[in-house]
Amino acid sequence: MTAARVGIGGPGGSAVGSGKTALIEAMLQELADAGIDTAVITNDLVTDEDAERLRRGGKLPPDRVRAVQAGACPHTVIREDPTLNMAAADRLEADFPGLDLILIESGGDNLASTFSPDLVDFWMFVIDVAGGDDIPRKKGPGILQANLLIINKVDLAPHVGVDFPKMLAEARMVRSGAPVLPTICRKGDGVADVVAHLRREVLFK
Ligand SMILES: Nc1nc2c(ncn2[C@@H]2O[C@H](COP(=O)(O)OP(=O)(O)O)[C@@H](O)[C@H]2O)c(=O)[nH]1
Ligand SMILES: [Mg+2]
Repeated sequence: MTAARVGIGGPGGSAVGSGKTALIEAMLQELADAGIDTAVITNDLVTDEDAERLRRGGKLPPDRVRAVQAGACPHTVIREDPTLNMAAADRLEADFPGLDLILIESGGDNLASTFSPDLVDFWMFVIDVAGGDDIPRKKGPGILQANLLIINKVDLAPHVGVDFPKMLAEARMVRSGAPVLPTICRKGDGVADVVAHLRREVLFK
């Protein structure tokens, strides 16, 4: 048995992120409650900031959170040359026999970052409402190709003048019906649906 490898990409890096780490934080409790044995790999540019934050959160033993330093090209380590991440995932599987799931957060810096199929079995792309409701119309590869698109920070819609139902409908349209789920990761809203989706489509448990 090998663990399912699930990528989580989306805007972040130097700008305010769309909520990838917040999604992982919110998912960890749901996954633990469901008895799904989980570990996480983060890809920060030059620090271990996301890994440190997840360790401090205390939802996983610290050694189940590993950091890969992505350097100047965060997309390279998840797409063109994902060997560092593959090695980190292999090590986690060796260290924790029976592991069900490895979540891999990209240090994504733009809308174009995608995951190599050599690295992951499934990947999600996280955008947020504050990024503007024209994002689905921009049709970046992340938005179009991800197995699951997540639109986070739905709570901000009234504050940034976004018509959220319209944004959601457009996202579903540009993805030709491929799944799109809304979340408010900071409060945990919608996260149970994300976990249910992963259990059904990826974990089969
Ligand atoms: N209002 C709001 N803020 C959020 C939500 N999720 C995350 N954030 C905030 O957005 C910022 C970036 O989140 P983070 O998880 O670090 O993004 P990442 O760079 O994609 O990993 C942080 O200040 C979070 O507190 C949400 O659902 N609503
Ligand atoms: Mg992050």
